[in-house]
Amino acid sequence: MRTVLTIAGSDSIAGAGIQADLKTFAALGVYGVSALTAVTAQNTQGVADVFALSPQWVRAQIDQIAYDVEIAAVKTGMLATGEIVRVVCEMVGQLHRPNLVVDPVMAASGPGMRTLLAPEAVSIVETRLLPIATVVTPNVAEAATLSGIQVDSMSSAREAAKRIAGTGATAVVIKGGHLSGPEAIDLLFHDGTFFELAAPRVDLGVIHGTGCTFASAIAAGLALGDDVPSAVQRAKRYITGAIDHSFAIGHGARVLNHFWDQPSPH
Ligand code: PXL
Repeated sequence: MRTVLTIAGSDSIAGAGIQADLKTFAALGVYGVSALTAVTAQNTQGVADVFALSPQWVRAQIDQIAYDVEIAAVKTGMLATGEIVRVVCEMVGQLHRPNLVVDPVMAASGPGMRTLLAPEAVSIVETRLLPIATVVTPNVAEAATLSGIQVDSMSSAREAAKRIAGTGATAVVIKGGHLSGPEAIDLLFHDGTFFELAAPRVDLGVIHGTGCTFASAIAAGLALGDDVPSAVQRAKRYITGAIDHSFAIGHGARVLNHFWDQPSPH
């Protein structure tokens, strides 16, 4: 059994964050372990409050896990503070370059747009975390922040992907869910080559947890031995199914069905 580590925040409604990551790992046949960075109080209507753990607590969790088990891949999500980003870079650096998928989570959409990464931490992500990343998975807003250019078309997404790869990351996937057009096209830049992964755009309103789930599925694929393009394709298939089978549990965003391709217990 391959082990995949997620370093991310807790989502009380369990649609995104650590909870989405662990469900994705379970669905894709790897063993998920977790180091919590923050607790969020939220429901399907938005994030009400955020509490970041101290960097010492993040270090202690990763230390205990890494001392005991071999980690085949790491996924990072909400890192909350610059101090936590520093600890994560140091600890992941000591793991002898495992497959590292960085979901550069910066803010939660929805009412209030809560910040999930302190603005001063962005430059530490750029200079210390992205250079050791195998895959970085920004949405268009995050890609704009990381590249310094406005991303509103496929050609600007290509330019942004090249610039983000300039940090040293092996591959960049810009998620096209927030661009317009009849299809949701994700752009992968790997080894100097662009790949476009398209799926029909679904008209289901806001769906919570897609970014976390997609990045975790890439990490699971890499842990299972996929190369980067195969891991991204596997993740695109998985997230498309989870979106198609999403459901409403509350009054706001829908949540994904992480176990869409498994027999229903009902
Ligand atoms: O989707 C980004 C995200 C990541 N991690 C946590 C979150 C969210 C969005 O709400 O709550 C913990």
